[in-house]
Amino acid sequence: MSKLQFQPRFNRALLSSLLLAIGSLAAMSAWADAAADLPVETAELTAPPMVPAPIARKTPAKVIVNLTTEEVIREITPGTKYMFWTFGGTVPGKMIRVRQGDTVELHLKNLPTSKVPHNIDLHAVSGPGGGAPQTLIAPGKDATFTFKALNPGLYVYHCATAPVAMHIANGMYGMILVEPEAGMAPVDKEYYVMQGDFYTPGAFGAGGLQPFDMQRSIDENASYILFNGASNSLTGKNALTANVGDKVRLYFGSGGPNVASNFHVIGAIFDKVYHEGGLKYQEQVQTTTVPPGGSTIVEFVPKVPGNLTLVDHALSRAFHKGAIGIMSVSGEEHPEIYSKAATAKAEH
Ligand SMILES: [Cu+2]
Repeated sequence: MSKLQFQPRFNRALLSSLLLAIGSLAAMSAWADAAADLPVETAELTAPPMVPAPIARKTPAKVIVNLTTEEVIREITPGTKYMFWTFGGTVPGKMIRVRQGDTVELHLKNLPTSKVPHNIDLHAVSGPGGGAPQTLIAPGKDATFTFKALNPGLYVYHCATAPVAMHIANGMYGMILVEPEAGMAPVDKEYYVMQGDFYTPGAFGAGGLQPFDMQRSIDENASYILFNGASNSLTGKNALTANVGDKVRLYFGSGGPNVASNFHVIGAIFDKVYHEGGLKYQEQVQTTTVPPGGSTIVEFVPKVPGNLTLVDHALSRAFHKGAIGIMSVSGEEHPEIYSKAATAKAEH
C-alpha cells in the first residue's frame, strides 16, 4: 500500500475519532449544563421504618443526598450487642426517595470514628460500580459523585468495600426509591423494612458484644436473620401501626449478604406485589421471594383489628433467628370477615 493511499484513510479515521470525542464531550457538557439549570433540593432521608414523603414535583430536579457511614454498637437482640457498620447510623441505612429523571449528587462522608474505609454502590445507578469507585473513602474523608436516576423502581444500595460480604453482613445496605415520572398512587401508610442475615460466633442471644464471624458468613450459616437490624425492631413499642381499612404499602428489601427472604404477612393477603421492585404488579399474593440485593413493594388493606405478623416464611428464621415483626391494627371489628371468638357447640 502506497503512502498516498494510506494517508487519506488514516486522516478519515483520525477525523472520525476526533468528531466522536468532540461529540461525547459536547453531550457531557450539555448534560452538565442541563443539570446546572435544574432546581436544587436536599433529599429528606428517613430512618427505618419511616419513608420519605412522596415527591410532589412534576419536573426533574438536582437532588443532594448527604449520607454518612458510621460504625455503631447497638443491641442485635436484648442482652446481645453487635458492632454494626451503617449508612446514617441505622440498619438498614437511611431511605432515599427521588424522581425518575432527577440528577442525584451523592455526598458520602465516612465519620472520623470509623475504623475502616467504606463506599456506596447504588443499584439505581447506570454505570460501572454504581458509584463505588468514586466514593471509596478512609475514616474522616468525604467524596461526591453524580448520577441520573434513569429507571424508576425500588433499588438496594450497599457498601462495596472488600470484603464486601462482611461490610453488608455488618449492616451496610439500604434502599433508594426512584418514583416514576407519573408519581405513585397515594396510600395511607408507607413503611420501610429490610431483611438481613448476621453472623456471630455465639448462638442467637448468646449475650455480650458479639463480633462478626467470617467463616459462618462464608458457610451461609446465619446466627441472626432480622428485619431492620434487631430482633425487636418491629415488635412491642416498635410495632408498625395501621388502621382497619388503611391502604398500606411496604417497601421491603433484602440486604443479605446471603439469604433470600420469603416475605409473608400472617393475617393479610397482598392486593398488589410489585415483584423485584419493578413497575409491574401481581395481584392476590400470599408470599413473595426477595433475593439479596433485591426488593419488592407490597400493598394490602388490614380488614380487622389485631396484630398482623411480618415473617420470613422459612419459619425457623422467624421463630429462632429473629425475622419477625408486628403491625398493630386498630379499628372496628368486622365479624362478617373474621370472627375472633371460637364458636363452641352446646353440649346437652
Ligand atoms: Cu463498608
